[in-house]
Amino acid sequence: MQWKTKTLGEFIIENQAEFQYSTGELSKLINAIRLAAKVVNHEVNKAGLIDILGAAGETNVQGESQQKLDVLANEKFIQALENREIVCGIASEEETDFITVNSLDENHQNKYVVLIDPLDGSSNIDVNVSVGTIFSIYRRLTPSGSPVTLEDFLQPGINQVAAGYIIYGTSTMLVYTTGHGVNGFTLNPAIGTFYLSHPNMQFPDTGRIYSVNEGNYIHFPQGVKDYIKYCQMEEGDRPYTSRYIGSLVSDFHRNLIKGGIYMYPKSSLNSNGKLRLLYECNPMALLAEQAGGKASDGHRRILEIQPGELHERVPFFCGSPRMVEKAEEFMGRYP
Ligand code: AHM
Ligand code: MG
Repeated sequence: MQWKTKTLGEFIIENQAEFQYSTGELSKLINAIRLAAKVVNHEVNKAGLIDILGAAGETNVQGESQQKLDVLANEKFIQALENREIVCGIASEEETDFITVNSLDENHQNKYVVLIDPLDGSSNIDVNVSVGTIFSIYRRLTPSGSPVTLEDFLQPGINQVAAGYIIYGTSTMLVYTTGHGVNGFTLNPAIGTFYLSHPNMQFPDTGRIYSVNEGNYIHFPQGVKDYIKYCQMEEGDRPYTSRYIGSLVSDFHRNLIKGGIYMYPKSSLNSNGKLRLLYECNPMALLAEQAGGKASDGHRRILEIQPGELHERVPFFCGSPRMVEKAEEFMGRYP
């Protein structure tokens, strides 16, 4: 067996200079996320043994019932990001408004805003199926030292300086990009260290997996219905195989490795689909593009959409480039 020897800590230091604003702050920020990931991983692994499964009794701004682990992961990530003199604001799926991080230093120069989905795939928590954390990082637009504003969060995805996810699966992985490709690190739980296990991850150009909640089929737009039928048709390398976990991070991760397309279209029930632009679609879209894949709302590149609000939703088609293009072609037939 060949051991993976490069740790995430070493990788961060080695690649710090690649980052255009290289002052070490972004590295500190990734380190803070690494720490929170380990804490949440520890909690997720205990689920079932201690009283952290089930509903917390509250609903979030999206009207969804919060799970105890959602709330706990939210707390842990916010704690890890605050008080490090780097982050000036945090937005989370679990918080109605963004959080202003007050610095102890009144002349603080904290430049970054972080948007997170602390525990994505909540419906899978209670049943021991993989869940994940998604994060997205921007430089603030308003001057350092002034209070952070909504404008700092409502930036198009193209402005992201880093993005990534943690997958709490059969093993725990942290996958991230700072705009120079995508690298994946696997946690050795015995010693609590992430090792570079998946360097320079690339979406296969095409694949044979389509991932969509087909229970919603009758509510999908005609272009999506036609594309699903195309996936199922016996011709060339088709029919494709259908794989849907219902955890965006896990479905994306599998498709990144094997080749495939993930879809959460709009429907007659949800006019903009379900997924949130700022802390679900944008970070996944940056990762996808950095890995040679594509991400679209069916007609437009996700990363170019100008957000209008913090918890905005958007239809999402993401994965192997040829497959996303094909899906767009079908949707283009019904403008
Ligand atoms: P969540 O943030 O409340 O967990 O919702 C997002 C999740 C995604 O991870 C997943 O792909 C999707 O919702 C599944 O939704 P559905 O059950 O409607 O198929
Ligand atoms: Mg989510």
